[in-house]
Amino acid sequence: MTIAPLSWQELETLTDFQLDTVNGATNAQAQLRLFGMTESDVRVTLYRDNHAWCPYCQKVWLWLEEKQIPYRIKKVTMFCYGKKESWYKRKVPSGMLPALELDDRTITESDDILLALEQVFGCLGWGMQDPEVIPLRRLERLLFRAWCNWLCYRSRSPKEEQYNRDQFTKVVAMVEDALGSTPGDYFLSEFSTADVIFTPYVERMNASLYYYKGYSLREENPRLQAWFAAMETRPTYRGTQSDFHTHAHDLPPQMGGCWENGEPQMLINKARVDNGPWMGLPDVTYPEPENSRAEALQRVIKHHTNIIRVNPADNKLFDEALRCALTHMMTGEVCMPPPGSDSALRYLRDRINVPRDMSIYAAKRLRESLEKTAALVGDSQGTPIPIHHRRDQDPANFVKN
Ligand SMILES: N[C@@H](CCC(=O)N[C@@H](CS)C(=O)NCC(=O)O)C(=O)O
Repeated sequence: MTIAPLSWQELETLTDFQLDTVNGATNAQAQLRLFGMTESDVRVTLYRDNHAWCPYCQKVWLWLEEKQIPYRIKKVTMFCYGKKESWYKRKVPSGMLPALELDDRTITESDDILLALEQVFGCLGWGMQDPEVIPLRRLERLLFRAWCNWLCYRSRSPKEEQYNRDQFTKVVAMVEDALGSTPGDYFLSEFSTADVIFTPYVERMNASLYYYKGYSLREENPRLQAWFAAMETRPTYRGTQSDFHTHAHDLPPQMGGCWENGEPQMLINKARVDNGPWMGLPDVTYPEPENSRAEALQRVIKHHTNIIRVNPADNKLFDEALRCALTHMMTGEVCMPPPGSDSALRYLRDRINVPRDMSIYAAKRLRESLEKTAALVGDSQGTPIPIHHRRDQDPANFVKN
Protein backbone atom coordinates (compact mmCIF):
# COMPACT_ATOMS: atom_id res chain seq x y z
CA MET A 1 0.00 0.00 0.00
CA THR A 2 1.24 3.48 -0.75
CA ILE A 3 0.22 6.48 1.32
CA ALA A 4 0.39 10.26 0.89
CA PRO A 5 3.11 12.11 2.81
CA LEU A 6 2.06 13.39 6.23
CA SER A 7 2.17 17.14 6.84
CA TRP A 8 4.77 18.60 9.23
CA GLN A 9 1.98 19.06 11.79
CA GLU A 10 0.93 15.40 11.46
CA LEU A 11 4.53 14.24 11.72
CA GLU A 12 4.94 16.24 14.91
CA THR A 13 2.25 14.16 16.60
CA LEU A 14 4.35 11.01 16.00
CA THR A 15 7.27 11.95 18.23
CA ASP A 16 7.46 12.68 21.92
CA PHE A 17 11.25 12.49 21.95
CA GLN A 18 12.69 14.89 24.52
CA LEU A 19 16.20 15.37 25.78
CA ASP A 20 17.21 17.34 28.83
CA THR A 21 20.47 18.63 27.36
CA VAL A 22 21.54 20.27 30.62
CA ASN A 23 20.94 17.55 33.21
CA GLY A 24 20.13 14.49 31.10
CA ALA A 25 22.39 11.98 29.40
CA THR A 26 25.55 13.06 27.57
CA ASN A 27 24.62 14.72 24.31
CA ALA A 28 26.23 16.72 21.52
CA GLN A 29 23.65 19.50 21.53
CA ALA A 30 24.22 20.87 25.05
CA GLN A 31 25.68 24.31 25.64
CA LEU A 32 25.56 23.92 29.39
CA ARG A 33 25.93 20.80 31.55
CA LEU A 34 24.96 20.96 35.20
CA PHE A 35 24.48 17.36 36.41
CA GLY A 36 21.90 18.57 38.91
CA MET A 37 24.03 21.48 40.14
CA THR A 38 23.45 25.19 39.56
CA GLU A 39 24.98 27.71 37.14
CA SER A 40 26.88 29.32 39.99
CA ASP A 41 28.79 26.02 40.35
CA VAL A 42 30.22 26.32 36.83
CA ARG A 43 33.97 26.99 36.74
CA VAL A 44 34.76 25.43 33.38
CA THR A 45 34.10 26.33 29.72
CA LEU A 46 35.04 23.82 27.02
CA TYR A 47 35.71 25.18 23.54
CA ARG A 48 35.19 22.37 21.07
CA ASP A 49 34.36 22.09 17.39
CA ASN A 50 30.82 22.50 16.07
CA HIS A 51 30.57 19.05 14.52
CA ALA A 52 32.17 16.89 17.23
CA TRP A 53 34.81 15.81 14.73
CA CYS A 54 37.87 16.85 16.77
CA PRO A 55 39.29 13.78 18.57
CA TYR A 56 41.19 15.80 21.17
CA CYS A 57 37.96 17.60 22.07
CA GLN A 58 36.19 14.24 22.51
CA LYS A 59 38.87 13.25 25.03
CA VAL A 60 38.23 16.29 27.26
CA TRP A 61 34.44 16.11 26.70
CA LEU A 62 34.31 12.48 27.83
CA TRP A 63 36.44 13.22 30.88
CA LEU A 64 34.18 16.10 32.00
CA GLU A 65 31.08 13.94 31.49
CA GLU A 66 32.56 11.03 33.46
CA LYS A 67 33.55 13.30 36.35
CA GLN A 68 30.24 15.19 36.14
CA ILE A 69 31.97 18.56 36.36
CA PRO A 70 29.45 21.34 35.57
CA TYR A 71 30.61 23.18 32.44
CA ARG A 72 29.64 25.39 29.53
CA ILE A 73 30.29 24.44 25.92
CA LYS A 74 31.21 26.98 23.25
CA LYS A 75 31.40 25.65 19.72
CA VAL A 76 34.06 26.78 17.27
CA THR A 77 34.50 26.22 13.53
CA MET A 78 37.37 24.05 12.28
CA PHE A 79 39.41 25.33 9.32
CA CYS A 80 38.33 22.39 7.16
CA TYR A 81 34.66 23.34 7.19
CA GLY A 82 34.51 27.11 7.59
CA LYS A 83 35.96 30.35 8.87
CA LYS A 84 37.44 30.37 12.36
CA GLU A 85 35.56 32.82 14.59
CA SER A 86 37.61 36.00 15.25
CA TRP A 87 36.59 36.02 18.95
CA TYR A 88 38.17 32.57 19.26
CA LYS A 89 41.38 33.65 17.52
CA ARG A 90 41.70 36.50 20.00
CA LYS A 91 41.49 33.94 22.80
CA VAL A 92 43.60 31.20 21.12
CA PRO A 93 45.65 32.77 18.30
CA SER A 94 46.50 29.41 16.66
CA GLY A 95 42.77 28.63 16.45
CA MET A 96 43.50 25.11 17.70
CA LEU A 97 40.94 23.07 19.60
CA PRO A 98 40.21 22.11 22.28
CA ALA A 99 40.70 24.95 24.73
CA LEU A 100 39.36 25.16 28.24
CA GLU A 101 38.74 27.99 30.63
CA LEU A 102 39.12 27.03 34.25
CA ASP A 103 38.21 29.97 36.48
CA ASP A 104 40.25 32.74 34.81
CA ARG A 105 42.89 30.52 33.10
CA THR A 106 42.77 29.53 29.43
CA ILE A 107 44.45 26.19 28.76
CA THR A 108 45.16 24.53 25.40
CA GLU A 109 46.59 21.07 24.54
CA SER A 110 44.28 18.28 25.59
CA ASP A 111 46.82 16.58 27.88
CA ASP A 112 47.57 19.84 29.70
CA ILE A 113 43.83 20.41 30.01
CA LEU A 114 43.34 17.01 31.65
CA LEU A 115 46.30 17.61 33.98
CA ALA A 116 44.87 20.98 35.05
CA LEU A 117 41.42 19.48 35.57
CA GLU A 118 42.89 16.65 37.66
CA GLN A 119 44.61 19.17 39.94
CA VAL A 120 41.34 20.92 40.69
CA PHE A 121 38.73 18.14 40.51
CA GLY A 122 40.77 14.98 41.18
CA CYS A 123 41.68 12.08 38.89
CA LEU A 124 39.37 9.82 36.95
CA GLY A 125 40.51 6.55 38.49
CA TRP A 126 44.23 6.44 37.76
CA GLY A 127 45.44 9.88 36.65
CA MET A 128 47.47 11.12 33.69
CA GLN A 129 50.79 10.85 35.54
CA ASP A 130 50.16 7.55 37.28
CA PRO A 131 52.92 4.99 36.55
CA GLU A 132 50.18 2.61 35.29
CA VAL A 133 48.82 5.21 32.85
CA ILE A 134 52.03 6.68 31.42
CA PRO A 135 53.01 3.54 29.41
CA LEU A 136 49.42 3.30 28.14
CA ARG A 137 49.53 6.92 26.96
CA ARG A 138 52.76 6.07 25.08
CA LEU A 139 51.12 2.98 23.58
CA GLU A 140 48.19 5.08 22.37
CA ARG A 141 50.58 7.45 20.55
CA LEU A 142 52.42 4.45 19.02
CA LEU A 143 49.12 3.09 17.76
CA PHE A 144 48.18 6.53 16.42
CA ARG A 145 51.41 6.81 14.42
CA ALA A 146 51.11 3.29 12.99
CA TRP A 147 47.52 4.10 11.95
CA CYS A 148 48.57 7.36 10.26
CA ASN A 149 51.38 5.59 8.41
CA TRP A 150 48.97 3.03 7.02
CA LEU A 151 45.96 5.25 6.34
CA CYS A 152 47.28 8.66 5.42
CA TYR A 153 50.18 7.94 3.04
CA ARG A 154 49.68 6.42 -0.38
CA SER A 155 51.63 3.12 -0.54
CA ARG A 156 53.89 2.90 -3.58
CA SER A 157 53.49 -0.88 -3.89
CA PRO A 158 51.39 -3.77 -2.54
CA LYS A 159 54.48 -4.75 -0.52
CA GLU A 160 54.58 -1.35 1.18
CA GLU A 161 50.84 -1.51 1.85
CA GLN A 162 51.32 -4.92 3.49
CA TYR A 163 54.29 -3.61 5.52
CA ASN A 164 52.23 -0.68 6.85
CA ARG A 165 49.37 -3.00 7.69
CA ASP A 166 51.73 -5.37 9.54
CA GLN A 167 53.28 -2.50 11.48
CA PHE A 168 49.80 -1.41 12.57
CA THR A 169 48.62 -4.91 13.54
CA LYS A 170 51.84 -5.41 15.54
CA VAL A 171 50.93 -2.42 17.70
CA VAL A 172 47.34 -3.65 17.91
CA ALA A 173 48.72 -6.93 19.32
CA MET A 174 50.46 -4.86 22.02
CA VAL A 175 47.16 -3.13 22.77
CA GLU A 176 45.46 -6.54 23.02
CA ASP A 177 48.18 -7.65 25.49
CA ALA A 178 47.73 -4.49 27.54
CA LEU A 179 43.97 -5.05 27.69
CA GLY A 180 44.55 -8.70 28.70
CA SER A 181 47.04 -7.87 31.45
CA THR A 182 44.44 -6.63 33.96
CA PRO A 183 41.11 -8.12 35.03
CA GLY A 184 37.97 -6.77 33.32
CA ASP A 185 37.50 -5.22 29.89
CA TYR A 186 39.09 -1.80 30.46
CA PHE A 187 42.77 -0.90 30.19
CA LEU A 188 43.20 -1.01 33.97
CA SER A 189 41.13 -3.04 36.45
CA GLU A 190 38.50 -0.26 36.53
CA PHE A 191 37.43 2.37 33.99
CA SER A 192 39.91 5.29 34.08
CA THR A 193 41.69 8.11 32.27
CA ALA A 194 43.50 5.43 30.25
CA ASP A 195 40.21 4.47 28.53
CA VAL A 196 39.40 8.12 27.85
CA ILE A 197 42.81 8.59 26.22
CA PHE A 198 42.31 5.65 23.84
CA THR A 199 38.68 6.35 22.93
CA PRO A 200 38.82 9.07 20.23
CA TYR A 201 41.38 7.53 17.92
CA VAL A 202 40.43 3.89 18.44
CA GLU A 203 36.89 4.87 17.39
CA ARG A 204 38.31 6.64 14.29
CA MET A 205 40.63 3.69 13.52
CA ASN A 206 37.72 1.28 13.68
CA ALA A 207 35.75 3.39 11.19
CA SER A 208 38.50 4.42 8.79
CA LEU A 209 40.25 1.07 8.46
CA TYR A 210 36.94 -0.67 7.84
CA TYR A 211 36.13 1.80 5.07
CA TYR A 212 39.54 2.49 3.47
CA LYS A 213 41.36 -0.82 4.11
CA GLY A 214 38.68 -3.52 4.57
CA TYR A 215 40.08 -4.19 8.07
CA SER A 216 37.66 -4.52 10.97
CA LEU A 217 39.60 -3.55 14.11
CA ARG A 218 36.73 -4.33 16.42
CA GLU A 219 35.85 -7.71 14.92
CA GLU A 220 39.40 -8.99 14.46
CA ASN A 221 40.61 -8.29 17.99
CA PRO A 222 38.63 -9.91 20.81
CA ARG A 223 39.92 -7.71 23.61
CA LEU A 224 39.26 -4.52 21.70
CA GLN A 225 35.82 -5.94 20.89
CA ALA A 226 35.18 -6.44 24.63
CA TRP A 227 36.60 -2.96 25.38
CA PHE A 228 34.26 -1.30 22.87
CA ALA A 229 31.32 -3.24 24.33
CA ALA A 230 32.29 -2.11 27.85
CA MET A 231 32.60 1.49 26.66
CA GLU A 232 29.15 1.25 25.09
CA THR A 233 27.61 0.39 28.47
CA ARG A 234 28.49 3.95 29.53
CA PRO A 235 25.94 6.68 28.69
CA THR A 236 28.86 9.12 28.59
CA TYR A 237 30.51 7.25 25.73
CA ARG A 238 27.18 6.69 23.93
CA GLY A 239 26.62 10.44 23.93
CA THR A 240 29.96 11.18 22.24
CA GLN A 241 30.05 8.08 19.99
CA SER A 242 30.14 8.57 16.24
CA ASP A 243 29.45 6.14 13.40
CA PHE A 244 31.37 4.76 10.41
CA HIS A 245 29.74 7.05 7.87
CA THR A 246 30.53 10.24 9.77
CA HIS A 247 34.19 9.36 10.39
CA ALA A 248 34.82 7.93 6.90
CA HIS A 249 33.95 11.37 5.54
CA ASP A 250 35.16 13.71 8.29
CA LEU A 251 38.69 12.28 8.44
CA PRO A 252 40.11 12.97 4.93
CA PRO A 253 40.16 16.77 5.19
CA GLN A 254 41.38 16.65 8.80
CA MET A 255 44.13 14.11 8.12
CA GLY A 256 45.17 15.43 4.71
CA GLY A 257 43.83 12.33 2.93
CA CYS A 258 42.91 8.70 3.60
CA TRP A 259 44.03 6.13 1.03
CA GLU A 260 41.87 3.23 -0.15
CA ASN A 261 43.67 -0.04 -0.82
CA GLY A 262 41.11 -1.15 -3.43
CA GLU A 263 40.93 -4.71 -2.06
CA PRO A 264 37.65 -6.66 -2.52
CA GLN A 265 36.69 -6.51 1.18
CA MET A 266 37.43 -2.77 1.25
CA LEU A 267 35.14 -2.18 -1.73
CA ILE A 268 32.33 -4.17 -0.07
CA ASN A 269 32.76 -2.26 3.21
CA LYS A 270 32.86 1.13 1.50
CA ALA A 271 29.69 0.42 -0.48
CA ARG A 272 27.92 -0.69 2.68
CA VAL A 273 28.94 2.36 4.74
CA ASP A 274 27.89 4.71 1.92
CA ASN A 275 24.72 3.00 0.67
CA GLY A 276 23.61 0.73 3.53
CA PRO A 277 22.35 -1.40 5.03
CA TRP A 278 23.67 0.46 8.05
CA MET A 279 22.15 -1.82 10.68
CA GLY A 280 24.66 -4.46 11.77
CA LEU A 281 27.82 -2.52 10.89
CA PRO A 282 30.49 -3.01 13.58
CA ASP A 283 30.34 0.64 14.64
CA VAL A 284 27.89 -0.14 17.45
CA THR A 285 26.74 -3.29 19.25
CA TYR A 286 24.49 -2.20 22.11
CA PRO A 287 20.80 -2.90 21.40
CA GLU A 288 18.85 -0.28 19.47
CA PRO A 289 16.77 1.95 21.78
CA GLU A 290 13.01 1.85 21.17
CA ASN A 291 12.84 5.57 20.45
CA SER A 292 15.50 5.80 17.72
CA ARG A 293 12.97 6.68 14.97
CA ALA A 294 11.22 9.20 17.23
CA GLU A 295 14.59 10.82 17.95
CA ALA A 296 15.45 11.08 14.24
CA LEU A 297 12.02 12.55 13.49
CA GLN A 298 12.24 15.12 16.28
CA ARG A 299 15.70 16.24 15.15
CA VAL A 300 14.63 16.65 11.51
CA ILE A 301 11.43 18.51 12.44
CA LYS A 302 13.43 20.91 14.61
CA HIS A 303 15.81 21.80 11.77
CA HIS A 304 13.68 21.13 8.69
CA THR A 305 13.68 24.71 7.39
CA ASN A 306 17.48 24.82 7.18
CA ILE A 307 17.74 21.21 5.96
CA ILE A 308 15.46 22.09 3.05
CA ARG A 309 17.13 25.44 2.38
CA VAL A 310 20.68 24.04 2.09
CA ASN A 311 19.65 21.11 -0.09
CA PRO A 312 20.57 21.72 -3.77
CA ALA A 313 17.07 20.65 -4.90
CA ASP A 314 14.01 22.88 -5.30
CA ASN A 315 12.59 23.60 -1.83
CA LYS A 316 9.02 22.53 -2.57
CA LEU A 317 10.12 19.28 -4.22
CA PHE A 318 12.48 18.40 -1.39
CA ASP A 319 9.97 19.37 1.32
CA GLU A 320 7.55 16.77 -0.07
CA ALA A 321 10.27 14.13 -0.62
CA LEU A 322 11.59 14.58 2.92
CA ARG A 323 8.09 14.21 4.39
CA CYS A 324 7.73 10.99 2.35
CA ALA A 325 10.93 9.58 3.86
CA LEU A 326 9.82 10.56 7.38
CA THR A 327 6.32 9.16 6.80
CA HIS A 328 7.89 5.88 5.71
CA MET A 329 10.26 5.87 8.70
CA MET A 330 7.38 6.30 11.17
CA THR A 331 4.63 4.18 9.55
CA GLY A 332 6.54 1.54 7.58
CA GLU A 333 4.25 2.29 4.62
CA VAL A 334 5.56 3.05 1.15
CA CYS A 335 5.30 6.76 0.41
CA MET A 336 6.15 7.69 -3.18
CA PRO A 337 8.28 10.85 -3.43
CA PRO A 338 8.03 13.26 -6.37
CA PRO A 339 10.00 12.30 -9.51
CA GLY A 340 13.50 13.74 -9.56
CA SER A 341 13.88 13.86 -5.76
CA ASP A 342 16.24 10.85 -5.48
CA SER A 343 19.49 12.83 -5.53
CA ALA A 344 18.13 15.36 -3.02
CA LEU A 345 17.19 12.57 -0.59
CA ARG A 346 20.63 11.01 -0.96
CA TYR A 347 22.30 14.41 -0.47
CA LEU A 348 20.78 14.50 3.02
CA ARG A 349 21.46 10.77 3.61
CA ASP A 350 25.17 11.54 3.11
CA ARG A 351 25.25 14.54 5.44
CA ILE A 352 23.69 13.22 8.61
CA ASN A 353 26.36 13.46 11.28
CA VAL A 354 26.67 11.42 14.47
CA PRO A 355 26.58 12.53 17.28
CA ARG A 356 26.22 16.15 16.09
CA ASP A 357 22.72 15.70 14.67
CA MET A 358 21.42 12.65 16.49
CA SER A 359 22.58 9.41 18.10
CA ILE A 360 23.91 6.45 16.15
CA TYR A 361 20.75 4.33 15.78
CA ALA A 362 18.55 7.33 14.98
CA ALA A 363 20.94 8.22 12.15
CA LYS A 364 20.87 4.66 10.81
CA ARG A 365 17.04 4.68 10.75
CA LEU A 366 16.92 8.04 9.01
CA ARG A 367 19.54 7.06 6.40
CA GLU A 368 17.62 3.82 5.78
CA SER A 369 14.35 5.65 5.12
CA LEU A 370 15.97 8.30 2.93
CA GLU A 371 17.62 5.59 0.84
CA LYS A 372 14.49 3.41 0.54
CA THR A 373 12.42 6.43 -0.45
CA ALA A 374 15.00 7.65 -2.98
CA ALA A 375 15.22 4.17 -4.54
CA LEU A 376 11.48 4.37 -5.38
CA VAL A 377 12.21 7.06 -7.98
CA GLY A 378 15.77 6.53 -9.16
CA ASP A 379 19.42 5.86 -8.54
CA SER A 380 20.86 9.39 -8.83
CA GLN A 381 23.38 10.19 -6.12
CA GLY A 382 23.63 13.53 -4.31
CA THR A 383 26.45 16.03 -4.91
CA PRO A 384 29.57 14.05 -3.87
CA ILE A 385 30.98 14.67 -0.41
CA PRO A 386 34.17 16.76 -0.86
CA ILE A 387 37.41 15.20 0.35
CA HIS A 388 39.76 18.21 0.58
CA HIS A 389 37.45 20.31 2.73
CA ARG A 390 33.95 20.05 4.18
CA ARG A 391 32.60 23.50 3.49
CA ASP A 392 29.33 21.81 2.52
CA GLN A 393 28.98 21.57 6.32
CA ASP A 394 29.85 25.18 7.12
CA PRO A 395 27.80 25.99 10.24
CA ALA A 396 27.28 29.55 8.93
CA ASN A 397 24.77 28.08 6.44
CA PHE A 398 22.75 26.43 9.17
CA VAL A 399 22.20 29.41 11.43
CA LYS A 400 18.56 29.66 12.45
CA ASN A 401 16.67 32.35 10.52
N1 LIG B 1 48.10 18.42 20.55
C1 LIG B 1 46.82 19.09 20.46
C2 LIG B 1 46.23 18.76 19.12
C3 LIG B 1 44.96 19.49 18.86
C4 LIG B 1 44.55 19.45 17.39
O1 LIG B 1 45.25 18.91 16.53
N2 LIG B 1 43.39 20.06 17.12
C5 LIG B 1 42.92 20.18 15.76
C6 LIG B 1 41.55 19.53 15.59
S1 LIG B 1 41.58 17.83 15.90
C7 LIG B 1 42.67 21.66 15.45
O2 LIG B 1 42.28 22.42 16.30
N3 LIG B 1 42.89 22.07 14.23
C8 LIG B 1 42.52 23.40 13.78
C9 LIG B 1 41.25 23.37 12.99
O3 LIG B 1 40.97 22.31 12.42
O4 LIG B 1 40.52 24.33 12.95
C10 LIG B 1 45.93 18.63 21.59
O5 LIG B 1 46.17 17.53 22.15
O6 LIG B 1 45.02 19.37 22.00
